[in-house]
Amino acid sequence: MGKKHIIVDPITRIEGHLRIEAVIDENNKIVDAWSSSTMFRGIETILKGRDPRDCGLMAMRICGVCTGTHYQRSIEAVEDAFKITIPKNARIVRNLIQGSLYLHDHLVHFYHLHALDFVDVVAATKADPEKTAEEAAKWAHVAGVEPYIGGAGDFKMIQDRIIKFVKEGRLGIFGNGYWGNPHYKLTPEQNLIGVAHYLKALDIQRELSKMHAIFGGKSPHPQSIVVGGVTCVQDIKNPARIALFKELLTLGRDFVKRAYLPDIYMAGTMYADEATDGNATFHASSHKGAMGKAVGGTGGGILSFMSYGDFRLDDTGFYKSDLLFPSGLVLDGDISTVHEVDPNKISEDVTHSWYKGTGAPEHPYDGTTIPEYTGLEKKEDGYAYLKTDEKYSWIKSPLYNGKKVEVGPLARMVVGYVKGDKRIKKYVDNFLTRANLPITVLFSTVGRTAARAIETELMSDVMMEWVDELAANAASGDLSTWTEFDFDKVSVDTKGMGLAEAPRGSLGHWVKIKNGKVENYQAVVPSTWNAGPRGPNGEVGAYEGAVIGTVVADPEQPLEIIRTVHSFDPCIACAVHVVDTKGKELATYKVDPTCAF
Ligand code: NFE
Ligand code: MG
Repeated sequence: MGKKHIIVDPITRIEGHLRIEAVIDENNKIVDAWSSSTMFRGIETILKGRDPRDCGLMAMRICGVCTGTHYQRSIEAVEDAFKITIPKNARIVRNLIQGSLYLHDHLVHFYHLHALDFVDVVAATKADPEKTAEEAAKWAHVAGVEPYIGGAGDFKMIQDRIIKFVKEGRLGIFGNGYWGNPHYKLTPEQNLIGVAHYLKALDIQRELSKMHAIFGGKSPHPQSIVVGGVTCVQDIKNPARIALFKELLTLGRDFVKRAYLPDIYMAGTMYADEATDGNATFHASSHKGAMGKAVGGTGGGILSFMSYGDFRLDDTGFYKSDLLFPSGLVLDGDISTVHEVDPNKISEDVTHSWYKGTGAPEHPYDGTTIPEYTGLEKKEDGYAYLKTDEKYSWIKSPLYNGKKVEVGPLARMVVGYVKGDKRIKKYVDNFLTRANLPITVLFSTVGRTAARAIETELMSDVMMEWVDELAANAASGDLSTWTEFDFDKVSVDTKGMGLAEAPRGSLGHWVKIKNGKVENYQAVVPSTWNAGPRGPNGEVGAYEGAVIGTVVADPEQPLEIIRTVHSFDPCIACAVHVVDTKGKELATYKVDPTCAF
């Protein structure tokens, strides 16, 4: 048997349209992989010529998931251009809006988009409910808490529902899974715990979304952030609104600590063999000239991480404050050094993307967005394949100093840890000690998923401090929420950037302003960094690198590819965001469903 080319298109349980092509060898090991966005849409171009104060409201339409993040980054780019510092209340409220988004996003991602890559729903029908309750208690105790669902009767009720679905062949939301695949590693009891928490998380996420709307005005697409501050002064003044926020946060935090974290301990332990199989070292050493020092496992990927940093903890200034998530880069698996982020070293390349480009990677201030679709190639077998030596994605290829880097919760935890951040170190060390796992497990698919959970716990705790800080500040009589500015005076020919973190990783918005209007606008978003295609010299992207080296149990059921790609929490709407100003058709892309297999 020779090599086999497999296509997974569309990847489901993500936002947007993503295709992965992979080549597997005779041992079912993936030896090459390509990540392609098959959708084309957009925002950046319509911002040209607009009033800079309006950018945020339009920029947040880049996505329907991390809406408030684009909104805030866009407004921060304009504030950076106008040199405006926001008041303390505005800083805390923005942190609370973003924090709510992190909690909602991470919880929905783990349970509703990713968990079924680890949890075999149908196998849960074989569980013993009594033993399930014991098992739930066991993992909760590892996390130092009591289980969220503790009674055998509750598990039995949920199991009966699944048995009924399976018997009637009506799996509904659980239909079309790769149930029974040998790379599912949980016991029937553990699978039942996963399904039970999946269902409960549907209720909890609704409450977290309400929390996002308290200071944001609505969710998704909040509307209370403006250039200079926030508008929700009535909510800040009203102790009942602050109390409601705290009540919902308490409810969400309880679920994070008593269900999400225990489930991560359980999955981390059951999949620990993959997390430590040494697969990631291969990728680090495959980087041109660099020998990786971090040893990781399947899905570890390119082992270069970046965080712009985010969540200002004081009022010193936008790029000066102490940050909850520090900024920095950890490169080529060298976990002894953190490099400072220099925004001048960020660029986007289009060698392998369906855009024209100007011949060299472009800095976002001068970035262009000119589509040039060159299509797929139909081969003798009748299927259309990506032209992987040429252009093969609607996502651009972002580079830091010419290198591909991974962004996201794992990057934030690694950068913070290596930088010696006390809070991050405490949460990461606590997790590893309780799980009795080495730090190297983090450099893997399951490690990426664990890093997101660690970050969620940290966020749920720190938000309790922030909400009290806001209440105390308001009680002291400080109700200022906006810094006044004279638009005509500040809106000279200028430029600014909003570089911070979104749930999925480093997010930057760059705006150039001329004669009081937007002259150029570019956003480089987390999923662009992670899902982007190869760089100009063949440097693999984060998804691509993470998928390479993975062994699939059954090429007809590419569970492992999906699991690894899901661990990044793809959002392809965010990653591709261009549109023609007049709504004119820029390119036609026909999806041929026969190519999907
Ligand atoms: Ni569309 Fe997003 C996040 C941003 S993209 S979800 O988080 O920014 O990766
Ligand atoms: Mg962009």
